[in-house]
Amino acid sequence: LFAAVEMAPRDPILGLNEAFNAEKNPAKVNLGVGVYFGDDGKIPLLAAVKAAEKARLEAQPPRGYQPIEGTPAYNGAVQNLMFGKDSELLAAGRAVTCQCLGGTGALKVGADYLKRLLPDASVYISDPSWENHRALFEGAGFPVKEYAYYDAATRGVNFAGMKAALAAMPAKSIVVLHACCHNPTGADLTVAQWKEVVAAIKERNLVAFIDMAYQGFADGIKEDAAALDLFAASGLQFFVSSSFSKSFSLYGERVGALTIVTDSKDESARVLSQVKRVIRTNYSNPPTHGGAVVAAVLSSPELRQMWEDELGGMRDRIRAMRTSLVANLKAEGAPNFDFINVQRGMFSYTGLTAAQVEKMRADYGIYAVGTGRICVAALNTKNIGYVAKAIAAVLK
Ligand code: PLP
Ligand code: TYF
Repeated sequence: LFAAVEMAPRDPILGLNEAFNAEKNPAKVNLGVGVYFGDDGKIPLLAAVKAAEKARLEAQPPRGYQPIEGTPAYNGAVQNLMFGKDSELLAAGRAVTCQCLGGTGALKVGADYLKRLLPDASVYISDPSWENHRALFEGAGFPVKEYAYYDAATRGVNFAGMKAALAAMPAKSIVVLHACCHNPTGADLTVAQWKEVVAAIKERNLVAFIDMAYQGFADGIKEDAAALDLFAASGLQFFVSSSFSKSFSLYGERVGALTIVTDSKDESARVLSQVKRVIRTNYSNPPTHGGAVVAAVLSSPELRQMWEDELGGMRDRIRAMRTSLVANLKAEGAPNFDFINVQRGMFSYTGLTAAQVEKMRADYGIYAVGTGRICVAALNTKNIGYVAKAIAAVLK
């Protein structure tokens, strides 16, 4: 049965973790995987999460099956977070939300449902995009193509290229967009550019699938939902995958959600019934703990404030690391890296080549993605000087 099975390639990012764990260099630094670490180098357990978990442990709730789509408490809280609690779209019953297994699970459920809905469509992802986007939509049976996005010359967005690509897509194509904190480049669209994207999607009759994995990491909860606000106001139907892995530092609990915006309450009911079918034949219903914790934090004014403050703290620390990295690189005599201060979220596309990334690993035990992506959220006051020295050295 297994004699002819070939070894599959490792996930380009998660595979780096395995190599990093085996690394012998005591000064090693992992800038590969996209995880937020505190200044102490550890993944934080947020105080708001701790408080919600304590209350939950004390209440000792039974562990029955959840509804297939998760609880109304969780799904409603997720909708409010995305669209604001006074949203007209929500009041009209135009949004259907299901708790899913992280952002990845939400993308997968959405992709499987879309395959039933639009079996002949193509999916377009940004060039470049999070590696798993392609694999996931191909796995769901779609041909996956790329639209122009990153401009290596400016280290920003090639917006003319992106618009030209949108204008050339066949009607009903599925376009995967990063709501904020683009992974891997850190280059985001401006609000004015989002307006043009929404208009192009409307005009071309495309289907937007907005991936929101970093809400709160660029400018704030509300600010980072600016693209969603524009889509909501457009009257379009669209998909959103949300992830709370980063914003609640709950990676392993697998907390996310798929939201589908329809034309009416009646459509929503029918769409939900179909999405439930996808979920039921996949994992039946979502796990209880992570979703209950997120729902508890979002629905308690006190815990919500605590969480927003902690999220703001993570955002500020990442910004401080960006500024400090630029300053350290300048002090080391490296070429201009000011663009790191313009890029947003956890990642920076540094422009380092695969050979330079490999040299950092071999000579310094510093791990980055071969594309030159570093996770700025893994820098801290202790390792930043060492990292800047290494980058400057491999550039010489
Ligand atoms: N989408 C993007 C753009 C991501 O960077 C990530 C990273 O983890 C995900 C989705 C997946 O999120 P999760 O870990 O919650 O599955
Ligand atoms: O891009 C990253 O590093 C994060 C974490 O299959 C991640 O999004 C990476 C690969 C993967 C799942 C999560």
